Parts: sequence; structure tokens; C-alpha cells
Amino acid sequence: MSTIQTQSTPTRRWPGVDDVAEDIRALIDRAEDIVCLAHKDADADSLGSALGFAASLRAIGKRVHPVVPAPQPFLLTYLPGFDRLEDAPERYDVVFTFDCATVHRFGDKRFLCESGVPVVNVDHHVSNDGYGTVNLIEPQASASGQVVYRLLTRLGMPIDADVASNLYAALFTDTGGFRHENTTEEALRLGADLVRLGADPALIALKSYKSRPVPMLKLEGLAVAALQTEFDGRLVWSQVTQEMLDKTGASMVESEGVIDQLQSIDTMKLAVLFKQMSPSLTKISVRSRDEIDATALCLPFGGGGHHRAAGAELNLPLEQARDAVLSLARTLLGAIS
Ligand SMILES: [Mn+2]
Repeated sequence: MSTIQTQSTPTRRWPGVDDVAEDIRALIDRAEDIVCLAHKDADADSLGSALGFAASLRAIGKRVHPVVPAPQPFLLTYLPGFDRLEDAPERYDVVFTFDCATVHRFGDKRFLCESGVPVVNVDHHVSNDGYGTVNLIEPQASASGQVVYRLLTRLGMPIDADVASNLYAALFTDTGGFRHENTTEEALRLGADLVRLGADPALIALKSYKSRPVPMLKLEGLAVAALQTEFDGRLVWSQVTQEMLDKTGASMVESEGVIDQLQSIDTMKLAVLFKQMSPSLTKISVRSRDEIDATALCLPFGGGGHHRAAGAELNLPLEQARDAVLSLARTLLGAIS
């Protein structure tokens, strides 16, 4: 774990899609087998981007190998092409990665990025460390799916209903159902374009927000009931323990909606959810509002993300992780009080 220090989000200028498009085109032209890799604990932005790009590559005759690190994100089985996910592709000439700021988040599939073949890193995280051979990072984009759309359009690659549905799911969920601050005019126009190209917005909304298993909602109930507030409600935090999972029969993946509940509180400036992954590993999800930067709480612990949504993994037991993170959270909030 790195030393704790308050730091702000690093800023870096990245080449735009026009600067890298021909490099990417050359890599695609030369390749027969192409891996499309999502990150660990893939959300719909990462997996939708990978499956959407894969579908377009398949349509131009490439052998495509979509891959997601274990465990499989079973809440995303509705994405077109989910059933074509592969575990271990035997040969590949280039690896495309989606929505992932560092190779550490590829879990058991990290070797795919370190096997010597070119890596094309497609992302919108401001904290991306530029691990690709080619980096297409657009921090202003609302979702990685939006970056994929720009790239496909720039390369003149096909966007059929399967591609459009994956990219719509990416955009829709990364904007919180078009509610977060990243819901820009361009995002809304892209949503309309993707619907025109065949995405079904009602179906994707149903699958994204209205298809939760009963244990998932019960877990959310327990975690919401356990929430704590400090600084007159400006700091909100809660936790999901292994005991809560046992009690409800839910898995840790099903805690993904809890942070959204915490950040719905009116007074909230900083919301933190602690997830007890094992006796020695704790994950945090962080959301922020107004002058607080969510990454300021995550970068010191080796994590990252966006201004409004970030996370980190701490090799510490729950209680120690809580002490360390809340101590920094109090410092951040103390500075604005
Ligand atoms: Mn994203």
C-alpha cells in the first residue's frame, strides 16, 4: 500500500481519435485473431464496450475472442454476445482493452496484456496510466462505450443492432440511467443514435435497473440500515460484510447498487462503501458531490476512477481499512467545512 497523502487527480493530455485511428486500423488490418478484454468485476461499460467492438470486428471478418476476468458478471448475461465469451484464447495478434485504467484490474487475464502483442487501451478514466501500445483515452467521454462509438465511426466499421445495444448499455449505465453529471448533450444524442441503430432502451433499462434478484435487494436493505453519517451528513458510509452475504444469500457482486443508495442522501458530499472481500482484503466504492473529488480518497490507496466515482482495493482487514479511509475522508471534509 502506498503512503497516504492528499493528492488531486493527475491531468495528462492524450492523443485524440484522429491521431491514433490509422495506427489502430493498421493493427486491425494485420491481425487475424483479436482479443477484446473487459476489466475484472466488469460493469456494462467495460463489457458492453468489449462485446460491442467484438461484434463489429466479427462483421468485417475477424476472428474475435471476447474475454472477461473471473468471476463472470452474471448480471450482464443480457448483453448480446455474452454467450461468446472465451476463457483462454490460444492465439491472438492484438489485444483491445476497454474501460480499464491499469493492468492490475485484469485479474487472472492480465497476462494477455503482457504477452508481447500490441495492446490498444480504450478508456475514459482520467487516472488511466497509459499501459497500451496505443492509448485512446478520452476523459471527457461519458462512457468508454462513447469512445468505442467514435472509433468505430472514424474507422468506418459497421454498427448493427448488437453493437448498438452493447454501446447503449455502456452509455446508459455509466451515466446512471442518464442522471449523473456526465449526462452531456453529446451523450443524449449518442443514446438517440444508438436507438436508431437498433438498441432497445426499455429492454436495457429493464435489464439494468429492474431485474434484481431478491437476495440482492435484501442485502441492499441491510447495508442501507447500517449506514453511518458524520459532518452533519456530509460524510456517509456503510459496509457489506461476509456475515450480511450469508444472511441474505447474496454474493458480493450483488452489492453494486448500495453505493447508489448512499449517494442519494440530500446532505451527502462524500459516500464510502466498504466491502469485506476476505479477512485480509477490503474494497471501497466512493462517490462525491460538489467540491470533493472521489479520486482524492482512492489514489492514496492505490485505486482510481473518476472525479465523481472511484474505488480502491486495500490489503487490510475491514476494520483497519475503515480506520485508514475514514481518517482521510475526515481530513478531506474538514478542509471544506
Ligand atoms: Mn466507464
